[in-house]
Amino acid sequence: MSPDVLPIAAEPYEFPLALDRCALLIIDMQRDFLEPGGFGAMLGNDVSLLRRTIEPNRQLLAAWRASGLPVLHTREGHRSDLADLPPSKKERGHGAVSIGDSGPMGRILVRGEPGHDIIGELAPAPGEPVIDKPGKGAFFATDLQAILQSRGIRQLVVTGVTTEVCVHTTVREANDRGYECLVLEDCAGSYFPEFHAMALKMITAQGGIFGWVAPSANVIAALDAHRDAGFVKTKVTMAS
Ligand code: C5J
Repeated sequence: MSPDVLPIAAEPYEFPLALDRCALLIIDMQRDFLEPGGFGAMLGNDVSLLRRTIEPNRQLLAAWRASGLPVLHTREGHRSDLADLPPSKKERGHGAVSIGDSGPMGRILVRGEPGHDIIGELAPAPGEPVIDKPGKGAFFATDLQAILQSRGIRQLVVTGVTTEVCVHTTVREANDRGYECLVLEDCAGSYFPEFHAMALKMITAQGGIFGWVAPSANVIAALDAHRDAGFVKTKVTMAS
């Protein structure tokens, strides 16, 4: 294995992390999903199940940035006129509140509102692209693929929320576009622990039908050791 390909212990087998063509993709770590008073909580979900992913993501992000590797963030949300919100998505669930309604953190899942923002602990750094997506998958109706292609990125280390919805949809989209995806189990979360566990199993089943799964400690340890051996990638700044 080349010195700039790090073997990461993973399921269903070792993931060859290629430092010249990998990126970290953090999905929807937004206040509306993670904070008390946000959309997720208003729907009756226990946000602590998602909040336990914050610290692992923070540590991963620190190691990833220290190695000079590219980071991209996504946010699920809609235009303030809701023109990109399909009526089916607005109406589904018949809940007391829905996307576009006013809540304690502004209009729910609307771009520019406080609840739509990424949580402070994982705030994007200057130069890290933020992909605003109207759907569950990060490739649908966004410029994500153009950004990845222009940077020569072929591998995605994927984290965020929720495991079985936006993380899974994005991994499936990426898989069909030829990207290799490694999902970090402790950095992804769901309001439904059983869905989280099963979604991860679906990724690694059948010899890794959608990709690989590993704990973040395996990636952090590999990056730390590589930096200790003198590696830091010359930072490529990506316009957001
Ligand atoms: C959901 C997401 N669960 N980011 N969005 O509606 O997974």
